[in-house]
Amino acid sequence: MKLYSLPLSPYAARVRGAIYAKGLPVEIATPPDGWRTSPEFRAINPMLRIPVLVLDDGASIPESAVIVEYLEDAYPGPALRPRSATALARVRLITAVADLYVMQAMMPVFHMADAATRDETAIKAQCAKLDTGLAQLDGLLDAGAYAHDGRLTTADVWLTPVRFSLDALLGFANLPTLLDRHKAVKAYAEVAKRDPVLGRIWNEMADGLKSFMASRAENRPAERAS
Ligand SMILES: N[C@@H](CCC(=O)N[C@@H](CS)C(=O)NCC(=O)O)C(=O)O
Repeated sequence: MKLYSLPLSPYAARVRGAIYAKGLPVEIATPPDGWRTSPEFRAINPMLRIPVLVLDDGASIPESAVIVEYLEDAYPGPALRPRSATALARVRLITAVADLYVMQAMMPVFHMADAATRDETAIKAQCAKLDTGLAQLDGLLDAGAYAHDGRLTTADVWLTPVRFSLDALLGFANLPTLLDRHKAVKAYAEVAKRDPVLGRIWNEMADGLKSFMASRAENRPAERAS
């Protein structure tokens, strides 16, 4: 199997987390140059997004959540999903809240903060939405613990890239107090860094962020000089 992946992509990091946790022999590949417009890549992933998993028979599976569920179904050990329906619903709820109300509220703030002229009113309104999502996620987590039952689950391989991206946003958009009232979300960074699998994807994202910031500075010399 081959995973088209980018180090800083939270969606790709989620899939790498499941692959590392299961110890699967998957080639982690950078997408080919021009992938956003290439017919060959469109044939692999019509959504033109990263990640996408290519199976040994040539079939491909896009969408990080779908890939993680596929890996869990196809390679059940070690299990990243609890067995009981109630526990599984909880793991899926945490995963969904982190996606729908945190990640999806956070992404526009990155773009707004990166605009040539910052619209502070729009940023404040988007941060208020993000703050609501963070409060909802915070209510589902125990400070200093994995998402569920003291062990790694599919929720954690998603929470880790989400939490890393929040750290990146604090610096990138200059929002140092964003997590102050969300104690469990804030403390999750330590859970992620302590776990070997989660720590690995955290460090890969950190390396990806360093490269992204370096190439951004090269492409924006005026900003670098200021
Ligand atoms: N819902 C998708 C989102 C994937 C996604 O948006 N990936 C980004 C990279 S982080 C992407 O490929 N964006 C298109 C682009 O950069 O042109 C998933 O969970 O896999």
